[in-house]
Amino acid sequence: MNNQEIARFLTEIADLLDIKGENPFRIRSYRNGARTVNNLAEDLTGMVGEGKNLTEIPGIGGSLAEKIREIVETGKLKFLDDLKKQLPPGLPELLKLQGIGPKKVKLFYEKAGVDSIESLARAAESGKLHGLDRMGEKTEAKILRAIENYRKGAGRFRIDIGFTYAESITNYLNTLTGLKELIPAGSLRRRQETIGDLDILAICHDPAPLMDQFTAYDKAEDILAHGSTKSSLLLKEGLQVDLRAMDSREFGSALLYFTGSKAHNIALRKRAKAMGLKVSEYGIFRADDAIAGKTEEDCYRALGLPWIPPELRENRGEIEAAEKGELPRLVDLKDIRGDCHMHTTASDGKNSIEDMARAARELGYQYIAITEHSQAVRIAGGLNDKELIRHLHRIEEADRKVEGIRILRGVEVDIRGDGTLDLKDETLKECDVVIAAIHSRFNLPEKEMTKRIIRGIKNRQVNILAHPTGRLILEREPYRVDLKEVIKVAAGEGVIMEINANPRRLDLNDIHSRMAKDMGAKLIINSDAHSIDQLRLMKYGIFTARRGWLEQKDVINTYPLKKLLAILKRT
Ligand code: DGT
Ligand code: CA
Ligand code: CA
Repeated sequence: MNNQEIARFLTEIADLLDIKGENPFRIRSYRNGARTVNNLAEDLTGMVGEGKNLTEIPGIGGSLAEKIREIVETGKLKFLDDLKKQLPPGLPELLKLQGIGPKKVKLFYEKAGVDSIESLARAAESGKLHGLDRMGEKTEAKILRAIENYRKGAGRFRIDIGFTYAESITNYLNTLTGLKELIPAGSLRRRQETIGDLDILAICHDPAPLMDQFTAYDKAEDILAHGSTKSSLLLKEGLQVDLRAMDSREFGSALLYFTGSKAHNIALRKRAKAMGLKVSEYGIFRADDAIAGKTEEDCYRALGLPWIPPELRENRGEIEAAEKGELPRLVDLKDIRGDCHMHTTASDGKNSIEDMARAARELGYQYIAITEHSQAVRIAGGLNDKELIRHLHRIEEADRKVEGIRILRGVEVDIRGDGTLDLKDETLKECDVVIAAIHSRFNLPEKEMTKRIIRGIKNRQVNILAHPTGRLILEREPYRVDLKEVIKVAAGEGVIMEINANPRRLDLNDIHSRMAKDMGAKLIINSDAHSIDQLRLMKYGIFTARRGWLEQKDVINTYPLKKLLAILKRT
């Protein structure tokens, strides 16, 4: 059990107490506890194992310590189970809807008898929420939209969650002898931002022990199937994992088939048919003869095509490009030379400037930019003009102190509601990198939002537009904005569009990244790290960039420092 999993128990307690309308101080102590646990550097499971006294951790009292110990030792918490029994089982799920917090859930439950997503949808449709807490048709429509979005995302998982599980399962299975190859295929291999399930393929001459080991995986909640060459598990969080074992002769065609996408497969099959061939997971056939199947390269070659990177396999023109020899040479994590968006303890980050710089140097970077929030983002400890100037001096000091990497002076300045910036131009002039972003008033009508952002980036001090749509994957819809207009202005003015690599954001997404490139804009992939560990999130941004057909030259943080600085100077 890792710290994040433990924190989730505490958050759930706080949510349920909140729905019940209990003492706010008690609720806050659980929320604070959850935050403390989440941010803790040391592993709690290890601490409990070593018999350490958890109350020595600032913010953890005796009752919280006891609960953490119970969670670590039993994987359960009786207090939480009892709490759940006191409320209808469908209530907590309502909290997953965008814009619905515990207070609203309590209100709906008590005043309209709502006890599940289904009953909330019925209540909103039939106008039963009218008049509750000044609610009208508009709020009801918003609730219905939130339900629709939730249902679309239900049963899907963010790619980082899929990745973590895929890694843990493949590490676990790789200890087996006789296993030749183990590759997660499907949407995970295509690096899609969310995945429905994991499809793992194995080359294995004796699949029985592999299937036995797989179905004994300790994070499985349920064994859905245990066959001789195929088995399926349901993990605790509801993610399904399929494992298929096969012979090496057909591994290439199976990998091609199970990587998908379905649309890519269908297009390939159509092409094969026109060539008098047949494609299946078992190989590529002319009449009954298998002419390819061992590797993906062989299969594509048999179809008259070069190998197509999995990230492009969406039937969005990749087969035509491959045929003409015009596939992009996709940008790679190895191309990245720096990271220009990160936070330190000066705003809402967890590490110092020096720590971030040293960690970035470990990753082989030549430069980073430190970019704290500005004053309007108060909950994130944003800096005002005076504080930023002082902080820029500290960045310079750190730059002198830490060898082998250049630390650029930056800021993430807030674009205010009216499109003006949250810091003075004179202050911004002192920075090497100015990122502009929106952190409030997400609900503006599209026209106004578009105008606001364009006004923001037209300020000549701005270099980069960060997380341009504000969406949070499976959590928050993008705000309404005419991105085409924004990108047009950015391309014209030399403002760089960010792909925020945090797997909750991936903003711009794949399609918008490709659109930005096609419209002549330059892009940058930034981690937006709030701790040294998060610098490693860069890879998720690379995934999105590759799905957006981006090449090294499209992404400015693949450039050496001098060239980067030249580009950041808006002329
Ligand atoms: P997901 O799991 O919803 O994120 O998406 P995928 O792409 O992993 O889809 P999944 O798990 O249903 O199936 C894995 C791959 O198997 C899929 O990418 C392509 C292939 N596949 C599945 N169903 C079909 C089908 O009906 N026709 C064809 N040609 N291929 C299919
Ligand atoms: Ca899948
Ligand atoms: Ca599947």
